[in-house]
Amino acid sequence: MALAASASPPRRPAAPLDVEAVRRDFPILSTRVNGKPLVYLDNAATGQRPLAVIEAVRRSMAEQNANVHRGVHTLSEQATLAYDAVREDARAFLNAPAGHEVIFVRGTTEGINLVAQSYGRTTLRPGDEILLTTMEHHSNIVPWQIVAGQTGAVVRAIPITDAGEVDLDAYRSLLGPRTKIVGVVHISNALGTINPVAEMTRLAHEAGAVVVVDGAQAAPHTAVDVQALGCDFYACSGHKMFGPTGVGLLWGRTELLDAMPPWQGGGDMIHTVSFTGTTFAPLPAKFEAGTPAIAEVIGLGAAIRYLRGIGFDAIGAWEHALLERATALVSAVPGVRLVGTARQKAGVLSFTLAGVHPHDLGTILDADGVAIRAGHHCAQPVMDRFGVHATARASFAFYNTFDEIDALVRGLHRAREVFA
Ligand code: C6P
Repeated sequence: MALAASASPPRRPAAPLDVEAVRRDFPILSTRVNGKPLVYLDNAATGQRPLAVIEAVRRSMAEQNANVHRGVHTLSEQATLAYDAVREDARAFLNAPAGHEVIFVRGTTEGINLVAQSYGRTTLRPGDEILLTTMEHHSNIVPWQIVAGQTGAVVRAIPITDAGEVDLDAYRSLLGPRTKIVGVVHISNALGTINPVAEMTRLAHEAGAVVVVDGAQAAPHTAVDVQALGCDFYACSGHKMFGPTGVGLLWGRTELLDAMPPWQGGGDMIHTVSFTGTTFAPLPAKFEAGTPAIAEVIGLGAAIRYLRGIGFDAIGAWEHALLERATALVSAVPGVRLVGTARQKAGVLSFTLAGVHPHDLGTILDADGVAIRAGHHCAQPVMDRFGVHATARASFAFYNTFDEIDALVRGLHRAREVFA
């Protein structure tokens, strides 16, 4: 997914996905906002839902609603079957060795907090180091700061270059016998950088550290293979994968998960309970206390099957074409500064426009029906690194079109005129 500098806007790839057909799967994409056709370029914040997901959630609620793992009645058995089947979809999606290694969580944030509080809190000692890249989302920083406060461990930042790539030499020199955990975002939500996770994991393992990968932005856009990455934990969010909110996946190695204590107690995660002591259920139930997000998990299963149906080769090729065109056209607008120009990038374009605050830009674009995000993107250390308070961010999905990028660019020119 390397970016090539090009003078004229790149053309469609030779074997594109049938974008118009795909768009018909997403009812919201044919709606209007402020009287204009919606141009949804805020996919890094959340993806839109295809009919397959909407229907799976509807069916779960309208036809199969019952609690899971508890009832002997027919509805409960149906709900349990539908819910449990998603575990295998998720296992295959991540290419995890075993289904019991996939824990259903609320999202990336909860997945990382689980690892910090269960693995980190019980293994970290005073003076141990947690290395995090400077481009981490707050959800892969703050849980570690909290556990560092609880254990006496120290959080250290791995520098990034002016292009927004991990400084691998600096990373190598930070790694050492004190390093116990390395946290790395697979694809940065603020910069679009695709990180060399496999290489970083290899180096971390040589130092004896475990690697926690934030896959929130990677899972919707690229085939994830936790075995090829070699990492120890991988977290992602259903809503960014075109599934429902309130559900996500945490994958971890069996030997680590088995040794970790539960982080929440309650129903469904126990083997036996008495006032003299409790024994816990095996994986994955040990980490899934209480009634889960049943319809949401079922909806996530539909999202995974939908993505598999399109295929990440087609998704990657199309999103790369979108990124190339957007990069060429947006960077040609006078006053634009791109923030994040890594050689390996996904479909995220962060930028500033001279004389126009990103929030004002977002408002002007919104009047044209164009949805982007403006702000620090929950990645304030990235903003500090690049000396900005905020950026405007357009983020693409496989259902976006070249015309939508042209609408974004027209909006940038209009904003320049308004603020001239
Ligand atoms: N980024 C964005 O607009 P949750 O909220 O748990 O689903 O995902 C958190 C998260 C973690 N890591 C990365 C790299 C992310 O991008 C996000 C969510 C959204 O960029 C909302 S801040």
